[in-house]
This record gives sequence, structure tokens and C-alpha cells, in this order.
Amino acid sequence: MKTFNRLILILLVTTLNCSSCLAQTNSEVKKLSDDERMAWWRDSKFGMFIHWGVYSIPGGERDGKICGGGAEWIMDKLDYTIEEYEKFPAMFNPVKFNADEWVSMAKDAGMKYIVITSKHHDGFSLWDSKVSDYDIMDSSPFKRDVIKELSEACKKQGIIFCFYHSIVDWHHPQAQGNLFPNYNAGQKDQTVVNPEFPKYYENYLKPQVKELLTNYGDIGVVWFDGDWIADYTTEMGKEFYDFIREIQPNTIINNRVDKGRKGMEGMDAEGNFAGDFGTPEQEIPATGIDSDWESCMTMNGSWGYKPSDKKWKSSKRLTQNLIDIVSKGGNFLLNIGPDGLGQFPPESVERLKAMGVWTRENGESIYGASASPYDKPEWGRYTAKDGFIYAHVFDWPEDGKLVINRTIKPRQATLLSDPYTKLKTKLIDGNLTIHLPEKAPNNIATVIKIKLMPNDDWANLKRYKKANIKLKASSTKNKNRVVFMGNSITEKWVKYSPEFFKKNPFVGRGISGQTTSQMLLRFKPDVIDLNPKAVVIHAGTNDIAGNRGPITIEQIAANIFSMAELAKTHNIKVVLASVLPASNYSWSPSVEPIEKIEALNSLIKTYAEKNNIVYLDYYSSMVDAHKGLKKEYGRDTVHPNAKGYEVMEPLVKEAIKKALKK
Ligand code: FHN
Repeated sequence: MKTFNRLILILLVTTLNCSSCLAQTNSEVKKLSDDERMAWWRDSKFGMFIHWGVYSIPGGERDGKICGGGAEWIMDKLDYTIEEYEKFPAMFNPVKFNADEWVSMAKDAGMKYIVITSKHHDGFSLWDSKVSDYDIMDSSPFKRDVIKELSEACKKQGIIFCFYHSIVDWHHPQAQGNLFPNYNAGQKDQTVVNPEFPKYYENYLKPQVKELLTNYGDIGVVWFDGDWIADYTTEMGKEFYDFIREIQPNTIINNRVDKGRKGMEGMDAEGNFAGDFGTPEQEIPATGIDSDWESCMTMNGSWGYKPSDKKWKSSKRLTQNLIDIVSKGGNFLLNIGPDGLGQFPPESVERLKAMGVWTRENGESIYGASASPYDKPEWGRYTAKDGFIYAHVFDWPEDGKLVINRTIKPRQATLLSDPYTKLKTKLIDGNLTIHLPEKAPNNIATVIKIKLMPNDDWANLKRYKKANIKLKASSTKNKNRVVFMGNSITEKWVKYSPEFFKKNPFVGRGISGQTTSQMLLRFKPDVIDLNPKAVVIHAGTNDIAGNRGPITIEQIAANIFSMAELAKTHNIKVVLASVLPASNYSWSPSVEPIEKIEALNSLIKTYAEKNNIVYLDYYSSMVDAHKGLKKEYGRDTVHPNAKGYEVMEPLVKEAIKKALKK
């Protein structure tokens, strides 16, 4: 009895202690929206794929015979029986494996996440699985949990840990273990199915994935593969997707969890399929794709370690592939196939280092960047981010003149590596031309950072455009029309009290966030051109909040008075409304508005009295003892609710009547 209690106690303590390695349980996790969930991945752009397993021992060779394609397929391609293949786990003792070193090499290359093959098609598991003995703890002399060590190393170095998992299993009798010598017969011949597969799916595949999602902390991406067998159905795929999101709500799952993928091109066919991103393999789409996708690629011709395969892509090619992929809106998952001792091939280390030099210097033009809105230039690629275009020049123009897309509106161009030297940019014979230094600073890709002319519709000039044209043309020409100029308070007034604006000749021209400077710019299209009898100016809140930068109370008042002057010059009666009381502004928490509101209202009131203009005092009727908006009148600390507007409506009607008499 005593030993049994001691056992329970030990179990309890261990569970509690490795709370850090345990993923947060579903109920504790704040469920993110899809965009929030995908954000880190969309910003990361560049990840490391690691194909490692017992197939890394033979490296694609059997008795001098080299297997075609990926060395990770040696069991199928060189016809190993399961018994014969099981000699490899027994030999698997990668004493050179150092998770921290692997992660550092990924990080130094500029990669933000790592996807490791937890189990590939051969069925061997690289973690301490309680569901199977065909794993690194029970079937190899190594007896170290690779997934544990790698996930912890990633966590230490701020790299997102992700795992690959094969749906296909050539070792499991209820999966493809009964198909020797052609374990992959089910790919071509969709009639080849194992009637036991649903049991494998329920009692082996799902439990193993649950282990990986439960014992190794937060998983960034679950990267499935082997979706091509007919045994695995779209119903299973959709159920599996929900099963995983139930365990880790914020993980990301590739589209190979379901059956929509159109071959190596990797994107889903039309239809409703589960999965968060497409997976082109060994190819880069010709043009940009406006959905989430990630191209996975080998450095040579094999995913698994294959010393005989010398077809290494140059680091220049691989870096330009990264740029090409980001310029088309994708992520790049670049593969490493470590050897049987756990070392990265020197050719891979060399390429990682070279890519790291480039990403360290030019990362700004990649991470968090989006696809270019312009056609692909023949000399390179474009990426875009935060009002900048990054021109990645692969082929340096002999004459030093770089012709960029004519629709770009450059404000200033510099080398990304030399932000202080402006590059002359001119229209030459209709070509937008940037004058470059004679020699290319970087022979892989030199990045030109082009600051764009601001294109934000600062004065919201697009707003109310059609409505104003319609009103101007309408027959009910200015019969007692009154325009309500304003911000979100006026905009929501029209929305929440439409009748008030229908049954009165009142026209709402409120724009959320609008300041007096913007109102002044809009005064002609929204007021003068509509030829109203009167205008009620509701202004000041967003200025006090600092929406468009610092402005003094006096300057705000001056803007309001300018509008009043403008109206008067067009014989439009003016009603100047007080700013509503507010104790704080949620969107600008640093501002303490109370005194500023009082000061501005006093300036407006004084001006109105001096200039025989109607001052509309909402403030006194709606302010509470703490000089905030009365709770019963507010949707929040600023915006009136229906009751609030019911207080305001008679006040404004009275004010307009007075103004029209003036
Ligand atoms: O068969 C696998 C292959 O071994 C490798 O894992 C790649 C990586 O995306 N996927 C499959 C081939 O499409």
C-alpha cells in the first residue's frame, strides 16, 4: 500500500514539475481569431524543415544501390521488409545530436520556425511515445526524446517549434505495413486500402498526435503529409483538424490534413477543405497567390540525408527563392537532412550561413512584408511593407539605371544598406528611373528601399462622395436642409436614430475619427456644395484625443471658427455644438480630456456669443458629477446611446430653429 501511495505522489510531482513542457490545456488558452493565430506565421516567412530519422543511417544506399528520389523513401524504394528495416532503429544512436546547435544554425540563417519530422512514412517515432514501442526510447539505443530536446531548445532561443507527421505508415499493420514491397501502392492505385485503417486512425494516429500536442508545449504548426492514400478520407481530415484545434486552439495546421491538395502545386481545389495554408512542394508559384501558402524545398534533391546527392542549389539561388516566394505572398520552408549521427551536412551549414548574411542585412524587406502589388520586374522582385516598396535587384543594370514600375509613387529611394544616401529618381522618357551606384553592393540581391508618397486618404475624400452627388442633384433642393458635421458621434447618430434624420431635412456628415482639420478640408463637399440652410458643427473630440497629432485648444477652436466663417460667407446659418463630456478616450488612454473639453467649450461659447451664433449646449445636460458622460446616456465613455441621443435631439432642433431665425 505504502509503495502505491509513494508512486502516486511521484507521479503527481513530476506532472506538476514539467508544467512548462506541458501545453496549456484548452480551457486556459485564449482562443485567437484566425488572423491573430496566423500572424506570427505570416510575419515569419522563413522556416527550417528537418527530415531526420533512422533512414538517415543508410542515407539512401543499400549494398551500393542508391534509391531514387528522397533517401527517406529507402524502405519502399529498395524493398526493405519491416523486419529488415527494423535493424536501423537498433543502430540509431546519433551521439552528435545537439538541439541547441541545430536551433542556433536555423536562427542565424534568419529562420523563425522549425518543422521536424516526428514520424515519417517509415513509422519510426522520434519521441517518447506511450502509444508505440517503435520509437526512439524503446527501439533505439539513443533513448533521448529528440522532440523534447528540440522543443526546449526552440523555446530557449525564441524559435517556434513545429512538427511534421506522416499519415501514411509503412510499419503499422493497420496502415501500409501490409503492402511490402510496394508500401506506397495506395498512391497510384486508390483501390489499395487497408480495411483496418480506421482503427489505425482512431487508436494510433490520433493518440500519437495528441501526445505531441500535449507533452511539448505550444506547437506552432502541425505539418501533415501522406494525405494521398484512399484509406484517409476527407471526413477523417476534417474531424482530425477539429480534434487538434480542440487540444491546441491556436496551432496552425497545413492543408495536407484534408484531401483538397492538387498535387505538388500544393493549393486546394475548389471546395470546402480543412487546413490553414497551401503547401507547394519543390516549386514556387509563377505568380502571387492571395491566400496563405508555404513552399517547401530541398537544398539538394533529397529530404532525408543522402550523401550521394550532390545536386546542391547555390545559396544565391536559395536566397533568391526566399525573395521570390515572399514577393508572391508565401513562406519558404527550407529543408535540412541531418546524417545518422545528428550532424547537418557541411553543404547545408555553408548555405545556412550564407543566407544568414543576407537576411541579417536585408531582413527588413522580408519579415512581415507582403506580396508586391506590381508585376514581376525582369531585374528582380518587389516586396511591400508599411508604406515602403523594397526592390530586390538580382540583375544589376549595366548603365546603373533601374527602371521601376510606372505606377509606383516614390517619395525617396535609398539602398537598404545605406539609408542616408538618397538615390536620384527621375522620369526619363516616361520611365521611372532610379540612378544606382555603378557596382551592385550585393551580388545575390541588392535591396532598394523606396519610400512611397503617402496614399492614405487623409481627409477621407472618398467618404460621402456618391451621397453628396445624389443630394446635389436631388429635387428636394436645400429646402430647410441642415447638415450635421461631425465625428463618430454624428456617424453613429444616423445609424442608431435613422428616423430622426429621415423625418427631418437633416443630413448626417459624421466620420469616425475625424478632426477639425479634416472637417475644414471637407467643408466644401459636405456642407457648402449641399447648399443647406444651416450647419451644425460637432467638433473637437478627436482633436483633444490627438487623433492627428498634437493640437492646442486654441488651434482646435480656430478650425471650428474657420468653418463658421466659411458657412457665413455662403449664407449658411451656423450652430456650434459643445463637445460632449468624457472622462477618458479608450483609443487614446494617455489623454485626460475633462479640462480640455471645458476649455474648448468655453472658447466656442464665447465665440458664438460674440458673433451672434447659436451655441448648442449638450454638455450641461449630459455631464455627470465627475465631469464624464452620464452612464445612463453612454454606450461607452464617449458615444451616446439611444437615451443619450434622445436628450440631444430636442436640443439640436431647438438650436436650429433659433439659428434659422437669425
Ligand atoms: O513523401 C514525402 C517526402 O518524403 C517529403 O516528406 C515531402 C516533404 O514535403 N513530402 C512527401 C512527398 O510529397
